[in-house]
Amino acid sequence: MTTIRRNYDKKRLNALDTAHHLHPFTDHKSFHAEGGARIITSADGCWLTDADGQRILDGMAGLWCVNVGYGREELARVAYEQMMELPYYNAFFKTATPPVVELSAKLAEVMPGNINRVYFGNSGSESNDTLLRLVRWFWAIQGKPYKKWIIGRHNGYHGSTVAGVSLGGMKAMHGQGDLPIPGIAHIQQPYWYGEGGEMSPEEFGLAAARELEKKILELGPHNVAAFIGEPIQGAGGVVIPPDSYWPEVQRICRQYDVLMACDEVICGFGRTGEWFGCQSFGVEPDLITMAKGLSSGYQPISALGVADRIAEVILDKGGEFYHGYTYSGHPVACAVALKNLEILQEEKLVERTKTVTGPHLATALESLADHPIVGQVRSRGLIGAIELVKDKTTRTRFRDLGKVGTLCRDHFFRRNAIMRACGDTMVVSPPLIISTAEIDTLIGIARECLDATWAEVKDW
Ligand code: PXG
Repeated sequence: MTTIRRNYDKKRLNALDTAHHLHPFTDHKSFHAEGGARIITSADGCWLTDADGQRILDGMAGLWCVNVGYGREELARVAYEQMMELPYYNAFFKTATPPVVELSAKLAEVMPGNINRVYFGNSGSESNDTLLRLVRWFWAIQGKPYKKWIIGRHNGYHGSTVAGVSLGGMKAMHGQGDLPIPGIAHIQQPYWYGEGGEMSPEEFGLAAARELEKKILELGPHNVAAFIGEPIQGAGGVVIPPDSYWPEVQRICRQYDVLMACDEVICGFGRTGEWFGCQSFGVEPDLITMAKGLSSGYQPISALGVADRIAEVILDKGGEFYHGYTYSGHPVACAVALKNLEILQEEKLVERTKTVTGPHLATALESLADHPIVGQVRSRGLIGAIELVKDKTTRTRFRDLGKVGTLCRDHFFRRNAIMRACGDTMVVSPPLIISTAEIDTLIGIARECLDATWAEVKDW
């Protein structure tokens, strides 16, 4: 493997970064006061290197996306070759390029059986925008323009564009920019640990799903276009629904003729131990959005998978859908994504997640369950969470939700490892190539971080 390592002047980069770069999801005032960004300069496997030469174990696969790990020469080579042959051409106006065709066919092979067609975009947010427009248009071309409500969940995450924020249920995001847009409603999330009370997980799963039925009846079934949910909520704190939840959601959607959409941006491409998260819960959505693991983050690319039932209506009645991005089906991104899917298949990374590394992570996380500030650990495949609480018997939270999570996250940083804090829930989502020894290293560091956090917050 050829790894390019340059010497960087960290001071200079930090000064320029502070002067000119507005970071995503960042409070710049406190961030600048703390000395600015950690500059990541290279990476290999599950390990990052920063400008100080520190090696950091990446328990988050970047931002839940580098499924095949860093430093894949074959992906770089494919990008180079495609750029030399044809760096760009669009898929508008009756044209295509070989990579977009090949990737569409490969996706049809790996997507759930009833989904065989894709629209491409450049980010998960964009594909959720496509989804919103498509489902409303789908009903409109069948003479039902009023069937346009879309139901999401509180604390769901579907991106940062206007449609993404609106479909999502992040209160703080809604507060900025007058969102959600009209015609979007939200129901309870299937978060048993936080909201299940005295119910068993299975009872709570059914109850949370039936909130969908209530909302559909409240809005009028003839007015409701679709339901959208992440099979497992990622940014919301790795909320793994009870197994009773998704089948009941599917039953309700079918009963009221509401399309069921799964946002597979995090769960897709092996994360849960199946190709798609919906398969982990035994349901067949009408629409899936994909990004992140589609290219393992090596290129920005996303897709919306459309079930035959929808495609047939579009092909028959649709006419032109006035929608598309300059880079929809970008040949370089498609070539890289295609190679990435081949790697997932050839190295059997999905199966390995299900049978080897996923169970290993579950056992390792379980070893932390006895810790005084750990309320619950949970995982599915290679996505997991550790809930930090003040009192584990009563599930009482610490004051100022998020403060303890941030403290714990900073302890990971100091120990050269990355786990993300969602509120006071520590989440983990490593590259799928992680070894069992690396999982043990990460969880060993987690125990040290929990101890260090506990020492700081004992009196809170
Ligand atoms: N859906 C889901 C389920 C996601 O997790 C998006 C859509 C939007 O994708 P793009 O490519 O537009 O970012 C996401 C993105 C976090 C974090 O802090 C998570 C995401 C993005 C940024 C931060 O956990 N997920």
